[in-house]
Amino acid sequence: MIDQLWEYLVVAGVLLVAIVVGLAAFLRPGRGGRTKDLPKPAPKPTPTPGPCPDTGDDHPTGGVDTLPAPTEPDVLEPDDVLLEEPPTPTLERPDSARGRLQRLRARLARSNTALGKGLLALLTRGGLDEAAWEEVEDTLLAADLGVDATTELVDSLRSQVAVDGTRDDATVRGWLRTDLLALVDPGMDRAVASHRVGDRPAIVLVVGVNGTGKTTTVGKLARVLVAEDKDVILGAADTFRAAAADQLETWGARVGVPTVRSHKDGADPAAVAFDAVKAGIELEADVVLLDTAGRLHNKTNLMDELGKIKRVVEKQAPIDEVLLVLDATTGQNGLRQAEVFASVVGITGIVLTKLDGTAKGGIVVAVQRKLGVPVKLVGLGEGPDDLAPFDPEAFVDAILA
Ligand SMILES: Nc1nc2c(ncn2[C@@H]2O[C@H](COP(=O)(O)OP(=O)(O)O)[C@@H](O)[C@H]2O)c(=O)[nH]1
Ligand SMILES: [Mg+2]
Repeated sequence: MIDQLWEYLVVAGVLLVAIVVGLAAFLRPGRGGRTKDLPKPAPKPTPTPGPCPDTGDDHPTGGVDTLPAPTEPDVLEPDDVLLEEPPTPTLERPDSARGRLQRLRARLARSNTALGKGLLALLTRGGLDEAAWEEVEDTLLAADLGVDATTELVDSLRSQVAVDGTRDDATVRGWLRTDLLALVDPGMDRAVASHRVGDRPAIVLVVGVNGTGKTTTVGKLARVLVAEDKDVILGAADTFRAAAADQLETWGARVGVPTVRSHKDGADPAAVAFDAVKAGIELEADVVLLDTAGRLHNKTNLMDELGKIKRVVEKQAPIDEVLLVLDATTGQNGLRQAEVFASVVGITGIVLTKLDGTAKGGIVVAVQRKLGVPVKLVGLGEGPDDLAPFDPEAFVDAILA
């Protein structure tokens, strides 16, 4: 009896131990798997290790964050720096400017054909009622053509529709082409001053609000001029940040154009502009391109800074060209900024940048009318050769493509 009882007890005990061990073994892999991961995520991304064990959500994030993140940048950074250093010795051969707008037409067309297509669709629809004409107007206004030009264009189209009942695509396209071209005004002189004047270089001052693309434009323009075998000097009169001068210098170095700059943050921009013009005269350059800062909070500030640059530069040579850089995507807001600049310095030409990213090509017409000066260059991308002389016919054809 007693023996049997002992046997039962031993068996029960063994079973109990087996169950406990089994349960423990069953539970551990789950928790153990997580806890093994925990020490890794814990040091970096989770400053509070407390809540981790019970929230499954923490693990994927912690794991992903911790795995390659800390090591990868360490490996990549020095490489990035090394990669950036060598490109200077080999000079790039920039694209010639001739026919660039034709070549970049697809960029312009991509964003602006909606305008052309919309107009053509409306005008060839037949039975043009008041509502349809309103739609034509809205389409033009949405493209930033401006109220005056829109009214003119609609009036002209209405009278042509009234006189000649045709609605066929080719005829309407022809009317639109003629009218749009007239609005863009092919008669304006769009040449950028880039020839020596007597015994001195041409002086070009580039102005505009921060971020519109001034430095990029100066860099691209330098390339256009180098492609025309011009000797160019750049002046980094944006002295607010050393990085701005670095940016310009990099553009110049790629095509072998020297940059006059200061290495001191906040140096006098007029002094840098003066030195650049002086270098241009001494080195018998064809053109001096002066990049300026855009952090101009108000009109007085603007007058002080640009006025001083102008005065100081003109002690040596008159400024032949003042290019206002305008971001085409900023619409009416950009136009107001343009007016302020025009009231402070005499603008002689407009550079319309970022036309690749907007369907608001009508701004070309609006800004020319507002300021009475021609759009001379257009920016159609961030690439080094994505700046083109503005060609009214190619522009209108791209819209109606
Ligand atoms: N898509 C596009 N981007 C442009 C164009 N022109 C300039 N940018 C970009 O606009 C940004 C500001 O340019 P930046 O020259 O530094 O402006 P800044 O402050 O007036 O000197 C940069 O990222 C340029 O690459 C253009 O024509 N098209
Ligand atoms: Mg700049």
